[in-house]
Amino acid sequence: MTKKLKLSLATQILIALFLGIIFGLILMETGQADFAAAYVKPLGQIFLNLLKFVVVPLVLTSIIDGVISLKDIKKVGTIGLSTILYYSLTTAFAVVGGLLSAHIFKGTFQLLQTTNLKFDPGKATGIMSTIVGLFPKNVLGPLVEANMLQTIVISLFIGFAIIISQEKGAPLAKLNRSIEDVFMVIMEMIVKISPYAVFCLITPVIAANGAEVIGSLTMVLLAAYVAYVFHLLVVYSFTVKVLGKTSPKKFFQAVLPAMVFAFSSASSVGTLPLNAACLENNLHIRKDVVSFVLPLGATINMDGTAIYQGVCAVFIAACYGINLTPGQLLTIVLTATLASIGTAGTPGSGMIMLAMVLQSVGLPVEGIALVAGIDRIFDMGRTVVNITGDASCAVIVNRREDLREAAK
Ligand code: DAS
Repeated sequence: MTKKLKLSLATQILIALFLGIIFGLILMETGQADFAAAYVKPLGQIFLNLLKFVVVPLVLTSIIDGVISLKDIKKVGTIGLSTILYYSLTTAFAVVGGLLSAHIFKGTFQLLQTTNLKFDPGKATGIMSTIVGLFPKNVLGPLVEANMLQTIVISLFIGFAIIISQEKGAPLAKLNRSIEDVFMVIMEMIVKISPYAVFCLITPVIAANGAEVIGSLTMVLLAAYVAYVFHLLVVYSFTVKVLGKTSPKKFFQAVLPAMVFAFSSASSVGTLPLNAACLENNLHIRKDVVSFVLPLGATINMDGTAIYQGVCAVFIAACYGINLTPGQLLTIVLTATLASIGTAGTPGSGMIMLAMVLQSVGLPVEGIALVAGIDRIFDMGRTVVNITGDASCAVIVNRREDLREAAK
């Protein structure tokens, strides 16, 4: 009996990308770009619609759940607060790094030959209106309009209210977790069809714009990896040395096995056990610190994903000939930092949240078509940054615990 060839999702996506580029070039050379736009692109639109369908309930429930998980922090006192502070600051810094890197490479991004641009300039707002616009006027409107920042604010209010209301909020917390689990399954279904989506999304782009856009894809990957490496080698070296009093060389040697596994698996959750073992065995980090900081980090700390979202937002805007305003850049920092709370530590989840970041500044979600084909290559690198950020936090929190015990 022939052995069923089971290709990994990554391999399927890369094959779909290759076939889509070849098919797109054939259609372009034979003057059939309109066929791609009329019959292939709509199939890719189905995938983008599904992304939009799943992103709001996923963000709403996962951020509520993320906030509820903070209630344990009150029990673990300073560990929790310093962990949350470190995660938030390094993620915000990561987005800024991604935005800066993308602006350096911006000149190399190929302008798309597209006229049917549905860009809503109304969303291009100033910083003050961005801040005021964070707060919802009613509970369903932001969810229906997919206003992501207001959806996040609603999640934060509900999450903290559940903690404060204690037993009264318990049924809602349980219901929220169940809804989140269901939408996580739906997200996994959507990620499973991504090879087909990649083919249908990249074909019309190549058919309309030619092979030049492949050059842009190489440059945007480079922009992301430059920002990944900078964040790893500069930011984490600084924090583990200054705050964790640990030699960066010793730190990276200790967590290297976990970094390699994260690169190949593109899954923070999948890397959790190995990351924990590296920290406990190679750096002798306390078990209670590791067992709190890492799972929380794999859920709400995604510096690599934040970098990717900053880079791709600038890339997609540039491809459509849009210059982002300071208010929009601030919105991207806010949204990508908060999006990391809602991003699952599984392959491809960062791309789903990219839809949210794009929507928050009125950029066309269709722009995801440009980067969907190479998402796995982005994902491998961003997951390495994600888990290394979690590990660096464990080193720093462990040092704080040492100091606290020494002070007793
Ligand atoms: N692959 C995800 C992770 O495991 C990150 C992402 O998709 O952005 O961290």
